[in-house]
Amino acid sequence: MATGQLFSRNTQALFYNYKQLPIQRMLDFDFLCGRETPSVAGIINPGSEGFQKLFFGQEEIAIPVHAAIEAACAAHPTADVFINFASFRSAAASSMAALKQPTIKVVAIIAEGVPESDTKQLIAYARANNKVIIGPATVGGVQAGAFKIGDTAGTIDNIIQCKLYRPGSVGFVSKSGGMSNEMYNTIARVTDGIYEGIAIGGDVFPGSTLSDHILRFNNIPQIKMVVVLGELGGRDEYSLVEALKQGKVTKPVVAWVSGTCARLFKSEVQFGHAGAKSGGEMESAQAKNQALKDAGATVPTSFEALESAIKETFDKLVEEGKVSPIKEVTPPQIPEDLSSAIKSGKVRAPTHIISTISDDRGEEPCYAGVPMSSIIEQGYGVGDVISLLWFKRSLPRYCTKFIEICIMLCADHGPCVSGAHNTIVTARAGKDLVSSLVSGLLTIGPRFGGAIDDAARYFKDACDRSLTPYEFVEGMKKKGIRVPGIGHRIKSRDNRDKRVELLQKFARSNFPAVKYMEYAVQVETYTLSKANNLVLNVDGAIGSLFLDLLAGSGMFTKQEIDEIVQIGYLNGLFVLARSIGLIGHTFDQKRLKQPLYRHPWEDVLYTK
Ligand code: Q5B
Repeated sequence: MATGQLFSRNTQALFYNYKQLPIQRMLDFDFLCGRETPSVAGIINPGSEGFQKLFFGQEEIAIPVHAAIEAACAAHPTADVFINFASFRSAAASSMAALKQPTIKVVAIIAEGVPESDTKQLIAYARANNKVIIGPATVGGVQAGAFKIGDTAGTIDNIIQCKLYRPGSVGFVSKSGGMSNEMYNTIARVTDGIYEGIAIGGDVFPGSTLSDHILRFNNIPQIKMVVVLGELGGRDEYSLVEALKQGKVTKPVVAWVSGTCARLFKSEVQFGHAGAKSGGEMESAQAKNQALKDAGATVPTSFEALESAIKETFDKLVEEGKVSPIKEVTPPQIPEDLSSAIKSGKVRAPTHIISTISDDRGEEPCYAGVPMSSIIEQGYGVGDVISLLWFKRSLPRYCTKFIEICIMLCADHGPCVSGAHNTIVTARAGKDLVSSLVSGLLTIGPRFGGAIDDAARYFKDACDRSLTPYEFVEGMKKKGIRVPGIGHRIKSRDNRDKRVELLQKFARSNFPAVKYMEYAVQVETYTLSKANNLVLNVDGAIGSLFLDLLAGSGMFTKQEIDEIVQIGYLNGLFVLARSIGLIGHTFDQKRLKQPLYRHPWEDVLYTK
């Protein structure tokens, strides 16, 4: 590998798999460094295309999203870094696809657990084609003041503290990503800071090695010294030993191989990384530290002494005039995200929505304050759920039972009613479930199923004002309004609606009082004297009985009852119930593979 710079202030990357946070962190880093172009040119989110909104400083920018690697590379030919956030299952295939793109020079593989045989194939391909792999199992790397991969260096506060927004003179390479954060801090404290830092990843076979990067650092004039953090296991550090012995590394190297404590364990130990396990003596941290020291690297006696070793080496370079003083810059302030500012109590912002019936933020959803586990474990029924979500309270069992009866009775009334007819025609036109359902639901209104609220309104008003049925019905006639809840296309005095009888029977034996229902029956007696089909229909029965439920349950104030009637909750019962039947009709038509419906000519009166 051993050429020089991998990145610059103009480097752009393609980011594989949409991960909002690391991309935003890259863009925040860009802004901090005063980059003019965002370092993420495009996102590859397999299977989806479009744009993703992210912040560049205070402004929002739209980053193109591509469905495939090839398309992204074609659209962004100057983006030469591929940052792969694929899972360990798909990281190898997507990395190979990226390596095969002529525009891609560097591939960073974040996933841990990529099969070693796959990694070996990637390494062989990259070597043969002069490309660089960083990882797998890496956090990535950073060129201070220029370009950063994904989550490298952590939070913006840490990046500022480590002065990574401007270049220093130290090249750093480490196996561990977590420890590299620690080291960026240490290096910033005792030197003029990082020029470039790379975490090669903790796998047994890293895509690029410690010495690959150190030899590269040796060719970068801005890098004046190198800090290496190795770890026990594997033999990677020995290629650095060889390079030092052969004089290929001419810059001062401060190195520490961690894992010296492994000898305190009686048996073989494996630390956090796949490659970090104590093997033979050569792979021990002690042996590697000694070999590095013998080859000319500065190796402290412990990790704690690493900081002062780095300081001494840097101070010597300054004394020798090999490091020119860095012009300090003040990085711009990155606007804080509203969500985190709210969380920390720094700002307050008005909400745009108010909701009082349910809450999904805790461990389990709550309906009107009742946790889902109570709803299930205490045997709540659909009526109870409706009473919680619609009326925001637990109603007595006879009330919720009544609600359930309404739902069951109104679930369907055959294929010939308006709603079912529309649903059937729509399903036969090849439309989907939701379209078929809503085309049926949209017929619910003042004539069909949607007369419950008006029935409740008019019956309540008339009953509360003690109007006689005659006064009420004739008053409505004068206004040209049909009494809601009265009349039916097929039900009549001699063909009573069984549903109405069942509702009345239940209410008579369970409700404390049925004043409004009795009033509706008196109205029916009067309307039946006019025409046989002017029966109290299912809408009228539910409307009047719900008034009795609201008034008799003791669960609602007078004001609440007026509000429920005025807002119009009760058509909801028919809408909810009939959805069950309309869904059934949709499935029925699809199951029967019914063709497109066309109404017969004979059934239409064509006239001028
Ligand atoms: N007349 C339901 O009418 C229907 C009158 C009336 C005073 C009335 C009609 C109506 C109020 C709305 C209502 C819910 C349109 C019905 C439902 C669900 C369903 C459906 C299913 C299911 C039927 C003939 C004469 C005229 C009218 C007079 C009629 N209704 N007078 N108050 N309410 N009701 N809807 O049969 O003198 O000749 O001019 O609007 O409650 O939707 O199964 O199908 O589960 O799916 O078409 O049960 O009653 O009668 O319009 O020919 O009128 O009666 O003024 O008098 P019809 P029309 P006149 S339950």
